[in-house]
Amino acid sequence: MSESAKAPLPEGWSVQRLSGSLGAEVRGLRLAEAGPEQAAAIRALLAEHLVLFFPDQAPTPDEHIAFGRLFGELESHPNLKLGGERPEFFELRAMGGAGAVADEWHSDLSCQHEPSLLAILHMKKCPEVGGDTLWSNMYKAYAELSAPMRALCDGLTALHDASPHFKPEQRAIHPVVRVHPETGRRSLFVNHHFTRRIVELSDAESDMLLGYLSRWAASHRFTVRYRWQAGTVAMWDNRCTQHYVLDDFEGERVIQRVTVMGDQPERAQDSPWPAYRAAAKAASWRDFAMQEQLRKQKREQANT
Ligand SMILES: O=C(O)CCC(=O)C(=O)O
Repeated sequence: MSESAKAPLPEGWSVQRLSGSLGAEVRGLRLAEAGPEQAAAIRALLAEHLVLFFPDQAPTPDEHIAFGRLFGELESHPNLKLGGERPEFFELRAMGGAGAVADEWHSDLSCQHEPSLLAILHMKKCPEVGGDTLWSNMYKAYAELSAPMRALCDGLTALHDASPHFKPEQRAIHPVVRVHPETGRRSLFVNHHFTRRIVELSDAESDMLLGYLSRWAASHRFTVRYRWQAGTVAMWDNRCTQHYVLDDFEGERVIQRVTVMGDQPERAQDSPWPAYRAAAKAASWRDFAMQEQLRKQKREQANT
């Protein structure tokens, strides 16, 4: 968003940027009391900063859910245990050195046909030391690739799956570069955790390019690193960021989260290349998974 297009900040709010690439702390409002007007201002800030932090909030689960619903329909998480009677709310507890911590770069649920749109996370219990979270700006990661690399990536698609969650059958094919439906900007959309295979390349080529893009996406200068306090709420746009939790903490770390349902990623351009077809004996297991997914998509398209 350009300087001149910035919406005026509601009275009493203050915004402090946290890095040159993304992230801002917002103070002066109570999320539990927010309505559509505040949600519109938050949306505008999110489009500008991609991840927002609201210290000193400590919402109850119902306040957290109500705040999330201001931004769209909430989804339950297919790979995590949920909070009983509130299927759209989940809590994740980890003890330093043991327990589930998302210490691989990822954008949420890119293994789904419609990956999550945004996540709202409440740091319920914060370890005294460690357990920071990092986010990376995927607009910037795309924009700073060389022109030939951008042109190549624009025409590629990739297979994502949930094999880290022991659900390899949960998979989807997405463009490697997606266009944000609100800002119209292009961002890189592959991540280390969920992305398995570039459809148009051989397995070896895909491995090399995905390895490179995953390292590139995590370049320090695209990132912000946040040191939590209990009661802080963070909110990020999953369509143009990735995140990573540092598994270096001691003691307990408890987060609560709701997630706004996403949409199908829009491609920057149609792929000028067909899916890679390996000679049967040279095909890797990733070729088979990819070909099965392509056949499934074809059947689904034929039935719509
Ligand atoms: O615990 C965090 O800071 C982030 C958790 C995470 O990666 C997620 O909710 O997707």
